[in-house]
Amino acid sequence: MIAIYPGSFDPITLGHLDIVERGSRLFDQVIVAVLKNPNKTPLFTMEKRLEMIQQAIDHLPNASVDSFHGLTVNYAKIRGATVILRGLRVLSDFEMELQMAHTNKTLADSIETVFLATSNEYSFLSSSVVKEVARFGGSVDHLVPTHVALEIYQRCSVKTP
Ligand code: COD
Repeated sequence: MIAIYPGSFDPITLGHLDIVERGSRLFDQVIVAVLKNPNKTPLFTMEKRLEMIQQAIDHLPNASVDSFHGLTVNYAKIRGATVILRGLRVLSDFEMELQMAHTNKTLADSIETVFLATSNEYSFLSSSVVKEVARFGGSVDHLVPTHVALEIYQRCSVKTP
């Protein structure tokens, strides 16, 4: 069974990586799918996000990364995926995630959304939190993979703490 794990991943965090690792134990293949969203100005270019994700998932033989545009369900169909994998952190995630899952179900009945509960230690963690901490000069070493932390320090022009 093939699962896609769609998102912005700007940048990938240890919380995201935890979902990919656990998903890769449940599904034959997990494709991390990065949305090309013309309405958002990301911190990292698509190329850089793909590169950082690839390096983070290098140890997982059945995980890969790709970009897509348009509807997630259409991309899932193109890749032969029958599952959309998502992570749930806190109650506030639930409303939006449920709405997204229901919308996707109306668009493609054959594709199921599967939620994995966040691991306890990452329940507070998001890409936005990482960017905020880095912008104010804090350490993000415990929040993202090492190579991602170095990119963030460079991008945010902050010295490695
Ligand atoms: N622990 C566990 N899970 C986490 C953590 C963590 N610490 N951090 C993030 N996650 C989960 C998120 O809950 C989410 O499930 C996933 O990881 C990705 O997170 P983000 O923030 O990188 O990505 P999103 O939520 O911005 O991605 C939104 C999509 C791109 C998937 C969505 O906008 C989309 O599908 N767009 C395409 C258009 C479409 O198909 N629309 C119809 C559906 S409404």
